[in-house]
Amino acid sequence: MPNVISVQRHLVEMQHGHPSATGDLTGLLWDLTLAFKVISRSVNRAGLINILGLEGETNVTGDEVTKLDRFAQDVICRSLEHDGHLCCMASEEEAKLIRIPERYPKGKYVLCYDPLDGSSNIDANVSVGTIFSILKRKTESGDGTLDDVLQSGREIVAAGYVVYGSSTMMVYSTGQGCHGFTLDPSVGEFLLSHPNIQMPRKGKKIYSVNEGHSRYWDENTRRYVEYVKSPESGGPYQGRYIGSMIADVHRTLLYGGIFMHPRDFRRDPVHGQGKLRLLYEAAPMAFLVEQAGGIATTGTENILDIVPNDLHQRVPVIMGSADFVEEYLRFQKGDGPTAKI
Ligand code: AHM
Ligand code: MG
Repeated sequence: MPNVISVQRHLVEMQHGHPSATGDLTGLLWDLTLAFKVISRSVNRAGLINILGLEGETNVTGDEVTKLDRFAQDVICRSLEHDGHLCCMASEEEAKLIRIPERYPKGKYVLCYDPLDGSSNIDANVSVGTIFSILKRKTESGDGTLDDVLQSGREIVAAGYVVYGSSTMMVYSTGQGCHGFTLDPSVGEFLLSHPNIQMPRKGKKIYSVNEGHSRYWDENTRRYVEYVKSPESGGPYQGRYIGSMIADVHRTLLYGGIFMHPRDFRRDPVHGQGKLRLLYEAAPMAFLVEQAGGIATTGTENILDIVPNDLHQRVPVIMGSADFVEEYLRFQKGDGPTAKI
């Protein structure tokens, strides 16, 4: 029987890899795992909401039922705001920076998160998840500011996601590889199930993109997708698109392949624009993908190099097995192989 390692023990071991660490980051990650367990419990009960009462309304006992994404937002905020590790937070659910209330101490880290990504899928029982990243503040002390949050993905000190699927899994990295844990609900612990996840350089031939948008992509992206469907690519590749980034990227991390949410010219007729948010979705996932040996790009620059200019900035996302993403980039430069279409 393999060793049973809880996420708590793993976090402490990772901390030992940084002799100057104070334990702050470990404490912050540990508090986050508690929030994830609370959200997981509620997501698992989502199907019962129609029996017990409708979301956003009152249930049969007269209690108010909060929408799940709002609930996840509140759980994370309430679990972290008081622990003294953070100077501020930023969430996909909040238009502005989230300040730490006056009465609590301010810490040296910033938390960026998407509390429940893919929540529009929840009624169909499709996997949804939480994505997060942690940055070190730039200002010295006091309340955190926008300058503390608007940092490139290269400054991330830890990132991860939790997928609330057939089981609940958390994948995280503090820059020492990418590690996966499965929640055992009977003991209430995340247990190490996927140590040191490495994405195959040449993964399974899987492409993952919403082809319904294809007529609004740039020509080179269209050519690439035609190519992966053709025998010239050694394929055709298998198409797999869940429409929940967490689930699509999780599969890509485990099996390899390429996940894309490319520039769309409906969003900006001149330059095109991505859908996914840099701070809450693209950069944390890019950090994990690189830790697992893959590449994450917009098609023109590495996602981790982008310095955000806005809390809710959106970027095109192409990430996955290094060989596949490099091939996509060759198409973007106009020198990819030509498929007979
Ligand atoms: P959300 O933050 O509103 O949930 O949107 C993000 C989701 C991602 O999980 C997923 O990859 C993407 O939107 C799907 O977009 P599309 O409907 O364009 O395929
Ligand atoms: Mg989202």
